[in-house]
Amino acid sequence: MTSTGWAIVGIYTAVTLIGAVIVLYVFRSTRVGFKVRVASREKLEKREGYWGVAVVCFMVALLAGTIFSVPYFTSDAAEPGQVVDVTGRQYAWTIDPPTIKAGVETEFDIHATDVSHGFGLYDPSGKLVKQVNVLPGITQLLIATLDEPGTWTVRCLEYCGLDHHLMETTMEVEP
Ligand SMILES: [Cu+2]
Repeated sequence: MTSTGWAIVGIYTAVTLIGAVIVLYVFRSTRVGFKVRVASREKLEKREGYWGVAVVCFMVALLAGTIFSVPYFTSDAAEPGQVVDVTGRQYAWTIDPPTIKAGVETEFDIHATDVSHGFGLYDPSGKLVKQVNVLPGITQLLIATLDEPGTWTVRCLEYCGLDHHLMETTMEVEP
């Protein structure tokens, strides 16, 4: 299992345990003879302050840990290794050039000439890996690096007319 997988298992386990403790506490509070410990007002106010600091620290740590992985600062996105021009129309895609290199950052400039279309990119095993909507009159940018050589499929993912289901083509990704 990946480290992300283990992290998810850990978080689920922790949340489940916390939930179990809460359920047990609530259950015991319904029994006769259960005593509630009441802290003094000063103590509660002090605790409230600690919780405030803890929450702020948690938020700052979360921000610091994730801010650098957002995709907007990557300098290489500005200069893709190859550019592919894609045009969608009822009911076909034109991809120019139809063959691209694997493992090279690729900028797809996608246009629609008539109505809205959905650009769906499927890897050689048939798994949908990228999807963007394409509106007439604008260029929709998609930056992607296709690592797997083979025949990739492009399908329209937005209903665009009677023959929408035929709107499909392939492109070659070579090593
Ligand atoms: Cu369509």
